[in-house]
Amino acid sequence: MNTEAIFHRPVNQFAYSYDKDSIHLQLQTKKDDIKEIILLFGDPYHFEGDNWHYNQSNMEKTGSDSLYDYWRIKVKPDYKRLRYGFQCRDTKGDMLIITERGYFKTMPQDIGDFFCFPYLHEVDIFQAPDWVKDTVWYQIFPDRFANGDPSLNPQGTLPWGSEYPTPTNFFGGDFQGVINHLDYLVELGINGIYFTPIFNAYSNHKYDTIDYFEIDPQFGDKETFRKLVKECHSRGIKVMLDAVFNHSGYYFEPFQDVLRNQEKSRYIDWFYLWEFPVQTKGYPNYDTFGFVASMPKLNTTNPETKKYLLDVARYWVEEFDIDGWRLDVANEIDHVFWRDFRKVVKEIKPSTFILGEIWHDSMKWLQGDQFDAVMNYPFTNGAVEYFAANNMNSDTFADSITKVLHMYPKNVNEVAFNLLDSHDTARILTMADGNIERIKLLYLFQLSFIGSPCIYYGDEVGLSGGEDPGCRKCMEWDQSKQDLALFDFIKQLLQMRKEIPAFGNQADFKFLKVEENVIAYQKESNEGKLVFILNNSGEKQTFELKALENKKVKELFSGREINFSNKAEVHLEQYGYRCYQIPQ
Ligand code: ARE
Repeated sequence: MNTEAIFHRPVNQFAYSYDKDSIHLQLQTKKDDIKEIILLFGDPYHFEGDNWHYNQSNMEKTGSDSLYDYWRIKVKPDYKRLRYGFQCRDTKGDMLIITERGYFKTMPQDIGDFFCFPYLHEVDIFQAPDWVKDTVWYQIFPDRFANGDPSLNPQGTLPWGSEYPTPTNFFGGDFQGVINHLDYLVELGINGIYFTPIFNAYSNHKYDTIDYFEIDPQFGDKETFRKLVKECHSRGIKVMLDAVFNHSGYYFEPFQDVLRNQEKSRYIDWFYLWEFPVQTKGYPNYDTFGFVASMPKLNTTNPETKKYLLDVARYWVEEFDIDGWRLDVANEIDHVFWRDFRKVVKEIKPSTFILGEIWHDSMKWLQGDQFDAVMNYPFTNGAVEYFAANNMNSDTFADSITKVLHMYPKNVNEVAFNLLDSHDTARILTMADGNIERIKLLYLFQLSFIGSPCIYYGDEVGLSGGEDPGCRKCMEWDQSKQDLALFDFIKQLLQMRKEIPAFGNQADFKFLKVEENVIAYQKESNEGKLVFILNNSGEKQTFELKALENKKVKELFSGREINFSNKAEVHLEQYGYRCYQIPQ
């Protein structure tokens, strides 16, 4: 038995309270080494004479990657307390009991040897707002979505879509433009909008804030924003704003005061200034976002700065009833600030969604005391590389998704923000070299996966564009230039996700079979099971799948009833896909 590969620790995705009654446990072992794991578990105070009373239950292998098998189990302790150990049997028949104090060939006599989940407190459960699980997000870069009020156009605004986007040009997108197209979003099946920054700022992207309490005049005023939120809410659409608290812009008054008064400024503790005079030309002599002199880093540990930013967070929730905050460069701000941020925001409106922009492992921010979710770029990387860019083989793709599903607790995965691209990346159609068939497979995977999917504006009608700023083209509103077939396909998928529980979040995901060009996965909920088969190649493929043998199924896209024989063969055209509904 490869004991050095066996890992469990009673924390994070390995041991957590999933809901008020149940605890989920996870263990990882060397791939193909262990044949069976029985969980030995019981209440730490339940003895019969000198013998600890414990139960046994088989763990399920919920996935494998190139190195590990992953095992999970759900336990409902009668008295919310738990001691447990793992009885592992390997493929050679050897058995070991894995405990916190080492490995035993026979049952340990000291209960203190076992792992401990001391007590399941409801208040400790990771709890994102319930509505997020049913949300399909749409990301809008406000200057590029729709120009509804040309009277607001900033100086030099270009005719809509007349030029390629640059870091400095403007096209006049505004709130009225969004309001005018909300029914388009409802038609698609969207019920959440994530706006990149809308507060008064210098650039066209607004990540260089001038005033956190004012709407940028090119988008409209507070009354128009209030109307926008109201119009969204009346259509069942949630509104999430972008909080840029890691840094301000160059023209942010406190920073201007520093430049005017230098060491005499009353704001010197609002930033991380190294020396005086503060130099903004050339290499900045103060902390910034990514060495960008016009983005001085804010000192969120300074009480006055912290109060100011928490007042911003409170203001837009309290006064405009927004539903969520997306937190820019979230991992470069201290955890103390985020814990207080969550308290402030949730105290005003407990259902507010808190989404961190972190491109990497974010377990430290997902303990339930800071963020509700992060932008799930680990998911994005695998899905886009495999389906769009065709730069990944099926095994590597299955490994990456298996890792994503096992790097966080299940209740975190259910509200993950599963984007395919954004204003910071090239667009998926460009990454797919214009291959719409690949894009359709990518959307089928994203919209049938666990978590909240996000569609970046324009992708749904085939907008292309390279890395920033290329990915920020004006939205295409001329229907003759829109890919309406793609729009309809995504709309169909979103309807299936809404109508069939196994299609969406309330279902477990598992790969069934992974071949060179074809992958099969299943989604299983209490109401039923779906089997998906995707041909990620430009050639016809024949694919056998045991899970379909002797099954009478309905194929969702064709509506056809199929009786599979004891040899279930599926014939797929290039980039073909099937979704079979398996009766309970
Ligand atoms: C633009 C150009 C840059 C250029 C800069 C010069 O894109 O190439 O150097 O201008 O001024 C905003 C604007 C950008 C602008 C940037 C700087 O939208 O257009 O850049 O300001 O002025 C990392 C961070 C992540 C960050 C990305 C960009 O971790 O938080 O870099 N994303 C947020 C926003 C951006 C925004 C900012 C931060 C600044 O979403 O839109 O940029 O407020 C790997 C790394 C990640 C890295 C990622 C992307 O995955 O691991 O950490 O993200 O690549 O680079």
